[in-house]
Amino acid sequence: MTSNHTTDGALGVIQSGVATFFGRPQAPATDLGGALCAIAGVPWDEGNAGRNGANMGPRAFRDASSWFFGYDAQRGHDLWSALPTVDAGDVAVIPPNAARTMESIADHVRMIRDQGALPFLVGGNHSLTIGATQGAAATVSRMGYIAIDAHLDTARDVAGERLSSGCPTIRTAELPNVGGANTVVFGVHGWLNPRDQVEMAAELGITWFGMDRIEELGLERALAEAIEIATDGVDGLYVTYDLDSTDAGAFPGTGTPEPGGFTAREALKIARILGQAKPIAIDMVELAPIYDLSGISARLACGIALEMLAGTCEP
Ligand SMILES: [Mn+2]
Repeated sequence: MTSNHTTDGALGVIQSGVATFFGRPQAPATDLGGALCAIAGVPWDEGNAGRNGANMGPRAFRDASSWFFGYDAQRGHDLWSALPTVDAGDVAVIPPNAARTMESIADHVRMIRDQGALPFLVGGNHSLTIGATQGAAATVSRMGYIAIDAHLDTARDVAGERLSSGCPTIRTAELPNVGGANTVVFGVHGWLNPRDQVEMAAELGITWFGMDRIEELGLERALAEAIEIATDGVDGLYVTYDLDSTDAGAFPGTGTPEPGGFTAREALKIARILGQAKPIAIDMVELAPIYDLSGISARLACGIALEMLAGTCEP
């Protein structure tokens, strides 16, 4: 397998061949060829409770990410040497059928985990997490869950639909080997968190950190507490990074932009710390490139992904 990126050539070409995630070689999910991380797209727009467009997220992310090197100059760290990573393509989605799509996503995550690699999913709207946590939870005895999100996502259903982008937190907490006690949402703010979802979170014993609380404690202390709760007594941590937790000014390219979110700098810091917690599976959702002609949202998403992956390589 060869990478599309090279800095060896006289031209230092980083744009050649087919655009893949971070220019990594392609490999089918069925045979990763020994890679330790598999990035896959989930071009999924259905079940969305907000504005549409996240199905174009994986393509935009591939394009933007193909411009980045895997070298961290500040730490002298070569990410792709430490974490051989492949582009495993896009997970099969079936737009008319959310249930079958969730099964497909769950199968993908299990398949990657069974090969001893880290699944990293690029969405797609947040409902894809419902399938992904199902697949990941099946590979451990007890799983913790941390969501970086402006929204609780604890809606019992959205107009009767249980596989919606308003439901990933509750569907995951309902998994028998997850439960509310190890479920944490971090970064909640804005006026799209209705009373019934707050009450549901309390009923299920889900912990959430609002922005005011995070500010009060300080970002690093609050996140350390959040990770401690999510990982207490578990043998695997699932991380879902909803990009709408980022301030709308820094991240306009999303279906539900919320002013007052994390700054780009804070987002990168959160990502690094989450990576250090050694998750068993990661997803990054709600990049909807149509709302951001500048492409800066996709580029920030790339930075967040790189920080998370680099964090997993730290001792
Ligand atoms: Mn969400």
